[in-house]
Amino acid sequence: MTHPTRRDALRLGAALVALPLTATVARAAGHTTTHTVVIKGMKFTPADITIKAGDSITWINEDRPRHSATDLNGAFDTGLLANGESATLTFGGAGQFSYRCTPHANMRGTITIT
Ligand SMILES: [Cu+2]
Repeated sequence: MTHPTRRDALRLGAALVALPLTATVARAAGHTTTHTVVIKGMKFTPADITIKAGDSITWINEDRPRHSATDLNGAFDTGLLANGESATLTFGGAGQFSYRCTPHANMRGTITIT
C-alpha cells in the first residue's frame, strides 16, 4: 500500500478530479459511484466501462502476474499491482480513455466518462 508508484498514481487521479465544473456539481450532489474492474485471467472485466464524471474506478488484481491499468496517452497509471492489490482513481471530466497493462500489451480496456 505504500509503494511509491501507487502514491504517484493516486496523485494523478486527484489531479484529474480538479478539472471541470460538472464534476464538482456531481460530487456535491453525492451521486458518485466507485466501480470495480477485476483483473483476472489476463484480462480486465469489464474491459469497457462507462461511468459518470466524478466517479471512481477500483482495479483489483486477482491474477498471479502483476498487472497495471496504464493510459495509452499517459493520463493515468495505477502502477503494477501484485496479486490481491488494488488501486482507485477518480475521473473528473467527460471523455474517453484507452488503457493497457504495461507488461501485457494485449490486455486492453476503455473508460467512457459521461
Ligand atoms: Cu498484465
